Amino acid sequence: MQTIVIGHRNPDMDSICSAIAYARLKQLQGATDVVAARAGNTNARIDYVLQRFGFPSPMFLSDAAPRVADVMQRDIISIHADAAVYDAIQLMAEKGLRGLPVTDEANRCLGLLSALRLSHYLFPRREQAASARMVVASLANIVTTFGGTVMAGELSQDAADTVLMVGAMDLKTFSGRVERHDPSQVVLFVGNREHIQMAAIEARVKAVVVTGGLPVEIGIRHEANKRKVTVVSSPYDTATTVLLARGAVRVDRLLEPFTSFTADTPLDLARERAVESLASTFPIVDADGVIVGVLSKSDFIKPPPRRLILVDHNELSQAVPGADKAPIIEILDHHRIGGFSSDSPIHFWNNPVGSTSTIVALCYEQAGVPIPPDVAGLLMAGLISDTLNLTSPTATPVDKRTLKELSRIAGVDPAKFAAEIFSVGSPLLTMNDDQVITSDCKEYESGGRRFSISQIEELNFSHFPEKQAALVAALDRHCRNRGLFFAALLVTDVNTQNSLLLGSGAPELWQRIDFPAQSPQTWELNGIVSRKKQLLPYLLGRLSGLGAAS
Ligand SMILES: [Mn+2]
Repeated sequence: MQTIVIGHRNPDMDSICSAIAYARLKQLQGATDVVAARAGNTNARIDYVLQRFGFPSPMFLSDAAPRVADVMQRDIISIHADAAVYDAIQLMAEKGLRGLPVTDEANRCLGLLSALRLSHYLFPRREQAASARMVVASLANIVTTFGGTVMAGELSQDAADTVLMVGAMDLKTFSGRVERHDPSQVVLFVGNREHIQMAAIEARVKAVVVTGGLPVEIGIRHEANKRKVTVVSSPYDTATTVLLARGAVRVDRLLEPFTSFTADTPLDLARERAVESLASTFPIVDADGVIVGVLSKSDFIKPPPRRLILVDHNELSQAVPGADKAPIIEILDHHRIGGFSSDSPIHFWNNPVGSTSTIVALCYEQAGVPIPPDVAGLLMAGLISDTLNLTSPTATPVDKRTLKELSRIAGVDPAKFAAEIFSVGSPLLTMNDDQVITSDCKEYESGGRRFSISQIEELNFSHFPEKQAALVAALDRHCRNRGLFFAALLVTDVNTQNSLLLGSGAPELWQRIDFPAQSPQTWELNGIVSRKKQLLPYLLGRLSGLGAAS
């Protein structure tokens, strides 16, 4: 089973770097199917760091919930629309199937042939039994099912309405029976009763099948050739031959309406619909109806295709969509605990240090695995980025010690590296207004209210005034579109360690802010650089003063 190490949505440097480094630790410990992933786009700074240490961007995972494609059977056993029911039954018996998708020339799914429908066809209700002698099949298919030999005339390949009739009566009765049908539709099964054989040929039936491997007289063959009536010899007795002949009907005569899914249908949804359906087989089709897989009810109980290790977050509202549908086996984080619960015991290490990258470095230490130099560089980037090179109040002595050790391994100077990281891609200069809001945006829930706090880091505020009005408008849009109680953007100057706070929504909240207002919807937060350690607790305090959500 695949294990995916993944950070939060709108990933920041710490999320990406800690995911890659932790996946690498698992691989170094011998795990074979562990990959790092990201739940959103990287930014210029992250790309710079990945490139500097030679790492590709982790794979993008848009949804962690299992899909039909994860469990469907890809080697499809299906049958062509013009095949005989006899062949379908043999195939189902051989493969142990209860249903068979029926396809056309282009491999599009036309319907489903089920074992139940087949048994109803072979053994109809007593009141409908008379219709059992009517089949739509070609003479060639009929003869093939019982392995007959042509004694006169030809085998038509065209499917046609056919009446299967047994010549068990006396001549007079037989003539009366034949007249009730169109003779060109009648296939007569008869033993060595030459007067019946001859009467049928004279009536110009479609074919006469002489059963029991009995010889066909030369005179009969001659007459049949003259009147263009096909005569066939069957090695089986009449009862067996007729039974087999009924298997010549084309499978598309027995099609049933079917429930199909596409490969990217969420497995939960497919399961709901499968439970309501009587079918046990579900074709998986693409946009053109071409069959790409098959789902059986037993596929729904296959073990989940992937499990997750969450890094740098523990709140499902921040996790990749569908994370609640996949087993979460580990969490490494340094944020508040956001109401996460699990069905079974998991490895959950929440450590209030400055970065998840710090925790991953400690994991290497604990496992006794030396940190490879390129990984040490990545972890430095996550640590420096989250702690503003140890200047944030979130930085601890553990971070300081870890950064020093990582610097030694990577051979990279932290101060120079920090300057490099923050000089790349100023968010205000390289992103449009909406991207500034969403690039590092976290959603929270408290007391029934949902809100978001975004953060960007700049080397100074010089580009802020020209963008301010547009950013407020983008924040208002974000707040409205996401249906949030409020939305906030923290613009942090990593040199001066000051921030500006932009706020949208909830006027009753913003009027309780006691930082100096720079302008409407903007406040000066001197000395505030940490979203989680300073701003979030502050805003949660203001929020609780508002009382319960209505
Ligand atoms: Mn972090």
